[in-house]
Amino acid sequence: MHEPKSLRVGMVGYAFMGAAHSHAWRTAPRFFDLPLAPRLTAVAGRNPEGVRAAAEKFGWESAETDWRRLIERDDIDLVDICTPGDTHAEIAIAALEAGKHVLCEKPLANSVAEAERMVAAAGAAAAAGVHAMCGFSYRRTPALALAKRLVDEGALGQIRQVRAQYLQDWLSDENTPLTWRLDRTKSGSGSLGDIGAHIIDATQWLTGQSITGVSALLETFVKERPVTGDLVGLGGRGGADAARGPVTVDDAAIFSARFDGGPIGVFEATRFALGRKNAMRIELNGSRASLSFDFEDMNSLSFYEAAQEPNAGFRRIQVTEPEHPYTGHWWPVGHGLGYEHVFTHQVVDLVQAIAAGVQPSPSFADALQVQRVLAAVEASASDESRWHKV
Ligand code: SOE
Repeated sequence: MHEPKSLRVGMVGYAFMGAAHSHAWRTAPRFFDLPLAPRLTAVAGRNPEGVRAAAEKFGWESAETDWRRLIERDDIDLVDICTPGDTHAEIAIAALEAGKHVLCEKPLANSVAEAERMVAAAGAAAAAGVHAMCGFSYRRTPALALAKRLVDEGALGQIRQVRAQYLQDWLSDENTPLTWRLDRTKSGSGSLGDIGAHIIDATQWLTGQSITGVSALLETFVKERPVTGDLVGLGGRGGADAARGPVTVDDAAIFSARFDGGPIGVFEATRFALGRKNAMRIELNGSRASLSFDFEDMNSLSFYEAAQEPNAGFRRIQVTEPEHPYTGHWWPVGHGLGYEHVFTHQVVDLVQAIAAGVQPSPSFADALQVQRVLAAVEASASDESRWHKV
């Protein structure tokens, strides 16, 4: 049997995203016929014991304690950046300039200026057949890919309103300790960039339109948290009497938006919505139909057509049919997929684009547009003049 050429991957970082990406690189060629064969060649991380344990656990052939080794090694074709946002620009630009493809986690960077430099490096590299993608993984949820198909087919008619929320609750406890996601110098922003970026990208992608303006409010409910040794993980529990340090990011972001093709939108991102665990929700209201999605019920899409009989209500489409996006490669109808599948689909689409020599989507330019929206939200929220007191 023809053995496709290897695509030798070097991953930087091995926490939550490193685990999800490792699973995706290993699983993609087992369920999809790929034109290139991903190889888990090296994982890089600063802690020697930690990165060696991660290589063992996630199946990487070698471990490096300095990401620059991945840039220097001639047995690495692609650098996969799974680190906090403050390192994305330096690593991505170095990798692209060394002729290595790049997959960079979201948000692309911690500022528009950094993102612009990354787009410039990606543009120069593309001319040499080297490609870059930003990991807005939710585009690869089958139900959202089906929603995109419906929008593109005109099934919704003219889209008038966009409603998007991303609700989590893992910071609701004021004694959940500080992590890098609460440190602006590492994460760039709080709920806004961490999870708000996902719904900004997804709604621009679904509608095919860009946000041109916003009016926003940011809030930090808990201004100090316990400092613990674990400044990387998603949380854990610090004691009420532990030393406390400042939270330097938003806990919740809400904003209204206008899209360039006419729709208006309402957005909400928070990690304090007690009881909501990973509720990434999108609703589009068009002239002919509406659709509604909630990642906490990720295998279904709700759809309402004006033309249907009056009391039919929203239909709940189980997105597990063979003809639905991605699902035919997995299980029989009704068996459903999980969070990790969107990362496998992301790898599939990236590998196929690289093999075909075309720009993977979302590009760094798409991710720069998201970065511009994040910056506009922060600018609006800090502009007292736009707030009318009651
Ligand atoms: C935040 O809690 C987070 O881990 C995001 O950083 C991820 O991008 C999202 O997929 C899950 O939630």
